[in-house]
Amino acid sequence: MKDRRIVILTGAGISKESGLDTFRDPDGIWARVRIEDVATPEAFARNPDHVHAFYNHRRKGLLDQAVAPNAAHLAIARLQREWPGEVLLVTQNIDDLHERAGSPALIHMHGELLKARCLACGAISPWREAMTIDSLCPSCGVEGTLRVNVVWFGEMPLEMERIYDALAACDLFVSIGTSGNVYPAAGFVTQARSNGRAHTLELNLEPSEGQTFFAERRYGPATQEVPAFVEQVLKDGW
Ligand code: BV8
Repeated sequence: MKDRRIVILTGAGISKESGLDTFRDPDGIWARVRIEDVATPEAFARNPDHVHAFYNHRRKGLLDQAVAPNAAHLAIARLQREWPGEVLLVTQNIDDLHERAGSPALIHMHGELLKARCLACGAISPWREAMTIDSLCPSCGVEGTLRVNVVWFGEMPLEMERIYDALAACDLFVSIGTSGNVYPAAGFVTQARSNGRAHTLELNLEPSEGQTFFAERRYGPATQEVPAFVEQVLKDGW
């Protein structure tokens, strides 16, 4: 049992009960703004002020003291601490709620809202205030070269090789709080299945686009389903 490996993928649904919006729910982010206007390199080149304003608004929301990790984030951190085998946590989310819940390690495949990337020197720096076209890079000091350190549509997600290696070797793949709309993350379940032994589980509020690819599916709020799943795995495995 101890050498069995788990890969967990999370999406915006796991942060919903912490007060952060999802993307494709009826009240989600893409119901208010268009991807093409705020989440592509072309949008940033065309109107950097508008893109900065979009992420400044979300950064301010994330830093609101009312926003905190929920029972689902805490349960995943517990599994990472208590499971004897390897657990790789991959999140599509750009918030820091997994870290604040105590997760010891994770991959932010779509980047991080609380980090800035300098287009002049390449430095990635912590960034918690509003970012503008006049902001200075904390590393090289140049003005006007910062972007939020997130992966936009059309850009390569981060650490893909490490993720694919983990999917090829895992015994359990769990997808939590994602609609299965965005690739390559939406393809991870089929990557896991193709290793010939992984059990695949979807924990979501409702069936995702990729629901039929999962061997097992449980539906309900993450703060109920994830702690129950972690309790069960630590007690009886899967
Ligand atoms: C790339 C950061 C390749 C920014 C984001 C096939 C293969 C490869 C690419 C593509 C392909 N087909 C199309 C593409 C292109 C594109 C894509 O997938 N487009 C989609 C729209 C069709 N993919 C890309 O561009 C990716 N890049 O493939 O590069 C490449 C190759 C060579 C060279 C260069 C490049 C990059 C994608 C990353 C884009 N950035 N985020 C930001 O956050 O602003 S993606 C965006 O959607 C989000 O950030 C999030 O990460 C992602 C997925 O959203 P979800 O997390 O699933 O959220 P959603 O609202 O959709 O769903 C929430 C779910 O939670 C729902 O199911 C809901 O029911 C559930 N829920 C709600 N409440 C609860 C709950 N569940 C439990 N409990 C609750 N309480």
